[in-house]
Amino acid sequence: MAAGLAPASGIVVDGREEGAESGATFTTRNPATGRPIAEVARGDTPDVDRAVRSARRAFDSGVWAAAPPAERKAVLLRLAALVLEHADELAVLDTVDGGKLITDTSQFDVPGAAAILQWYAEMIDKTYGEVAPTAPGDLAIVTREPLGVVGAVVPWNYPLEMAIWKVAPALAAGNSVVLKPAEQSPLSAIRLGLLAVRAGLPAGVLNVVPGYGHEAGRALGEHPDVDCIAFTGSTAVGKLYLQYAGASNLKQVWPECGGKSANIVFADAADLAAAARLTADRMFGCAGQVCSANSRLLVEKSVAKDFVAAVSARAMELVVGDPLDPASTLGPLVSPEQAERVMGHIERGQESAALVLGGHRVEGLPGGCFVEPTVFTDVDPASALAQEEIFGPVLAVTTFEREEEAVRIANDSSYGLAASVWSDGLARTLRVSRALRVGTVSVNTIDALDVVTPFGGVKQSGFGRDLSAHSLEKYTSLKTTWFAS
Ligand code: TXE
Repeated sequence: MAAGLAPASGIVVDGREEGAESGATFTTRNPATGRPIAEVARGDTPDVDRAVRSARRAFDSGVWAAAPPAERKAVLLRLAALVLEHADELAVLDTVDGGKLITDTSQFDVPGAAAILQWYAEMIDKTYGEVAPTAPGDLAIVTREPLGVVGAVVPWNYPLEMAIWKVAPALAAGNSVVLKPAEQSPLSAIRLGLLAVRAGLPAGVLNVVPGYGHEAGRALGEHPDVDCIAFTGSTAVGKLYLQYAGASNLKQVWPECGGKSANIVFADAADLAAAARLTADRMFGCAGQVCSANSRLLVEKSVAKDFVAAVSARAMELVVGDPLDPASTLGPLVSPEQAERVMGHIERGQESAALVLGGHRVEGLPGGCFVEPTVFTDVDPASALAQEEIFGPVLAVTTFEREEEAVRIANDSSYGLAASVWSDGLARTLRVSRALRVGTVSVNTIDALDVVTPFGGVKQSGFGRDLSAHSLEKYTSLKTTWFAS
C-alpha cells in the first residue's frame, strides 16, 4: 500500500462498502502529479461473483424490477439530486483521478450526469407497451421486460458520465447492475454506488466492483449469470467481451468502441473562422481522449493553409497546466502509459507526415503525462496517423479537391462513430451526410450530443446506442403475450 493512504475498500455490494475477498488493492494516481490518491480494493472473480449474486437476488425479489414506476422514478430523481448535492466532490474526484479539467468536470460532466439520471427517471412512468394488430378476437400485447443483471464496463475518459450513460437507462428499465469502472479512475463510480444506497435504491440493485480489466472485467464478461454487458472502451477489448459471451452464456454484448472521426471542411462554409476555433477546441478538449474526437481534419485545398493556421493559432492559446486550476485549458493524459502510447504515435507519424505544431511532452510539469497540442499536415489517408485511434491531442490533416474525394477518404476507416461537415450548401451537406457511414453527423458544428439523441457507431466503432429512449432497447427484451379468442 502506498504510504499515508487510508486502507482500501471500494467494492459496493448489497448496499455495503467492502474490501476484496483476497485483500488485494491497487493504487490510483493523479496523472497531473504522479502522486497516489487512494488504495482501492482490487476486485476479482470472487468479488464479481458476490456482486452478481447480490444483483440477481435483488432482481428476482422484484424489489426494484417490480416496484411501481412512480417509486422507481422517485429513487432515481433522489439519486440525481444527491449527485448535484455532491457535485463539487464528484468533480474533484474525476479531476484528480482522471486528469480532467475541473472546469469541464464541474460545468459539464457532473451536471450532465445528473441531468441524464433525471431524464431516464422521468421516462419510467411515461413508457407504454404495445398491442399488436392481430386478427379481431385475439389479443397480443408486446411489453418490454428488464433483462436481469447488467454488467456495465466503462473507461476513464468520462468516469462518472460513462457510468451514468449505462447505469441510468439500465436501472430505469428495471435491471440490477454491476458496474466496473476503469482501473485508472474508479473513485467517482464508487461514490455513485454509495450515493445510490442513500437515495434508497434497494441493496444489490447497483453494485460497483473496481479492478483490472483482465481480472474483474473478464470475470464479469464470463459470468454465467450476467444477462448483458454494456461496454465502452477500445475495439480490442470490445471484441474480447463478444468472445467472453460466446464462451459462456451468450449474454448480450453492446460495445461502444473507438473512432477516428472525420471533420470535413468545404471552402463554402459560412464561417471558416468559427469552424477553425471549434475544430481546435473539440480536438484538444479532454486532451483528445474522446471516442468521437474529430481527429482527422479533411479540408478543401483552396482554404487549407489559412484554416490550419487558424486551428494552430487557437491551439497555441491553450494553457497547459494542473487540471485542478480553473485557468488551465489543457490537462494531462490519463496515465504515463497513455502518454507513452501517444508519443509513440507522434514519433512514427513524423516518418510520413509534416509536423507543424507541438509533438513533444510538456517540460517542467510533474507526472510525465502532459503532451503538447499536435498537428500533422500532408497526412496520407492510408497511413497509421489517419487510420489508428491515437486518443491524445493529435490532429491529422489531409486536403481534398472534390466532394466525392472527401467522402471516400472519410469512409476509408475501420471506424464509423461520428463525422462533421462544414458547408453553406444545404444540398451538399445533405448529400455528404447521407453518404457518410457513421453513427452521428454534425453539420456546421462538431460532435453534437444530447441525451435526447442516440449515440453510437457502425463498423468497428461498435453497435448499440447510448442515450435517448433507444438505449432502453439494449436493457430490455420484447415479450409477447397472446390471449386467444
Ligand atoms: O481501454 P480499454 P484502455 C481506446 C483508446 C485508448 C485505447 C486504450 O484508443 O488509447 O482504447 O485504452 C476494461 N477484459 N479507448 O487500455 O482497455 C478496462 O478495465 C475485460 C476508447 O484504457 O478498452 C476498462 O474498464 N475488460 C474509449 C475498459 O475495459 C477489460 C475509451 C476500457 O479499457 C480488459 C477508452 C480485458 N482483458 C479507451 N482489458 C472510448 N470508446 O471512448 C481492459 N478492460
